[in-house]
Amino acid sequence: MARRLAAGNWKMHGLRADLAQVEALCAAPQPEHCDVLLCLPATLIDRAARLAQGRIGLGGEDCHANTHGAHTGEISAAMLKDAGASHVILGHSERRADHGETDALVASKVLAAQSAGLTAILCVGETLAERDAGRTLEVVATQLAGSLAEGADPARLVVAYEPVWAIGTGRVPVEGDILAVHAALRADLVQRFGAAAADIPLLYGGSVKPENAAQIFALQDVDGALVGGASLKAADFAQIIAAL
Ligand code: G2H
Repeated sequence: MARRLAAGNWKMHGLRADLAQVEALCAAPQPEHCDVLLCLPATLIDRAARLAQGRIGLGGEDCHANTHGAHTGEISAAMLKDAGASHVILGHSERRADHGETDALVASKVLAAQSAGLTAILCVGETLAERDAGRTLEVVATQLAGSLAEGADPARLVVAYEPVWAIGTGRVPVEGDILAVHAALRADLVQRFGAAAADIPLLYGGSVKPENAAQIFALQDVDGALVGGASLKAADFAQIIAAL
């Protein structure tokens, strides 16, 4: 059974002063029932890691598919690891939309991250138009398959289901829809990785808040959450962690 995981995603938020939120999260008694992770802008990871001293995990929000080279402005998986990250978010819908990231590129990034010793948090999710067309299961299955190349390591993999239309909107799918997608993802992962798939955490992401977290976490095959806005304040994120 997958270990439960509460992962925050600060996106493009956070200056050094905001590390007070990391300190506050680390100062609280750490839960035994789940792992806690904050995926931060790369500029904050090293400082956050020094503050956290292993009390919570830290992650990046993207990495390059190559190990090094002439890629101005990019950050490699090894750089994230060196700064203190254990995880990296890959294939987030904001990267797919803003930077045209394809499944093939995301698959290369997953391999790069895992080779550097990071756990990849692979994001999949349908747009509103795809959902309205009844294509949700087909879309996430295609993204999952296309984003996991030959050689992808199930031991360094987390999958996050994030419906694009639920991100930052306050809208959340009905419970049956989350259940159906997570069950389908688990089945696809079992087909791909066999018994090892049981240990891959499946996260739900998209407008998770202290008010709805317990309801979402009660669903089968929901092993945790990828939390955006509500992870920016330690007090809010701590409530979500407690509900897990
Ligand atoms: C979805 C989520 C974090 P939010 O992107 O990955 O953001 O919780 O703000 O909807």
